[in-house]
Amino acid sequence: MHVVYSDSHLLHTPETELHRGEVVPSFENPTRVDYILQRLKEVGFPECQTPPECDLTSVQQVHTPDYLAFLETAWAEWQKAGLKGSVVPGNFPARRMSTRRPRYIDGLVGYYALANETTITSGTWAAALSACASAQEAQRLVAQGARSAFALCRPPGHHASRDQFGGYCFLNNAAVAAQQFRNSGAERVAILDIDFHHGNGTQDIFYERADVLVASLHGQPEEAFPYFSGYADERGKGLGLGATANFPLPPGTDYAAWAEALDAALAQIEAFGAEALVVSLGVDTFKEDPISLFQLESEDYLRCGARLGQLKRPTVWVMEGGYAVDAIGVNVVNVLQGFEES
Ligand code: Q9C
Ligand code: ZN
Repeated sequence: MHVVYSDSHLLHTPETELHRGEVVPSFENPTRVDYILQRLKEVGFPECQTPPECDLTSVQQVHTPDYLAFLETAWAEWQKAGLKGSVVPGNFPARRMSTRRPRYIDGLVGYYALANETTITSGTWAAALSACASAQEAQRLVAQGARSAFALCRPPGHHASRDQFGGYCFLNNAAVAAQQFRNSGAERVAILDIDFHHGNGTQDIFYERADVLVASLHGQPEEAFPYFSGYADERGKGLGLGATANFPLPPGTDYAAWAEALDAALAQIEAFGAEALVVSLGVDTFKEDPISLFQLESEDYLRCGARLGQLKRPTVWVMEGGYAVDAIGVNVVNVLQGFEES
């Protein structure tokens, strides 16, 4: 398995986040990557490959021009306005309010945000581009014939919609990889999202498209972030009706129940006839995860990887969440090893 990684993720340096009434150290931080790199080395995965620069073509196919321009300039605009700290959204268009775009950056940030835990720092745009570049390169390697490749992306991507950031995500790395598969000739592509949280951004991007199936297993919205998407009756729209599949699961879900939903998702992917698979790989389903509600154990990730291997599709793995940093290396690499050995 190829591993693609850029150390430019270090340019994204969120320090704190507002979490349930408290300002705490950011759960999404650079140490996550260190633990994964260390474990990959320990078990003898090949050296990481550094991606070439991000190719904006596929990025522009999944995000709007105004959103991309906002991300690129938000930090500078914040400085120019004389604001302190990092760019943090705090004001949102709530029910029945106007959805017109404010001019002042403090308002504009809320227009482009879905939640307030995610901060933009001086290097966030460069870091987001580098994560996306890793996903793109992993896709190229697989399109050229590799069975699989792992994009060790940070910041993650699956909460980023066509035109909103949040949930630690800015550019939707998995969506970009899937779009690149389409651009390189695949007729049908599937994205399987196994992060604990609903992949609302990925769902949004492909909601009305029939060419990319988006299947997500996640904590049910009644209790779990992002709270306002991921219900089972969200199934796509127009041409895309039936090409979105959601498997919301209750707090306390263990591997047995989770794997049943996984089987159902994989059956849909088979029936869809996907030529390539992109996996949004989050390991925040782990029982010790500090912000999530499932009960998966480290060994379960081996089984999960093996099960995905049975699908026998060219597979791009894109790193998403996982915040129990002591275990993140073992858990992520278990998935990849389970797949390799299947
Ligand atoms: N607004 C990923 O796993 N929690 N993102 C916010 C306060 C956000 C998780 C709680 C969790 C985002 C990629
Ligand atoms: Zn997550």
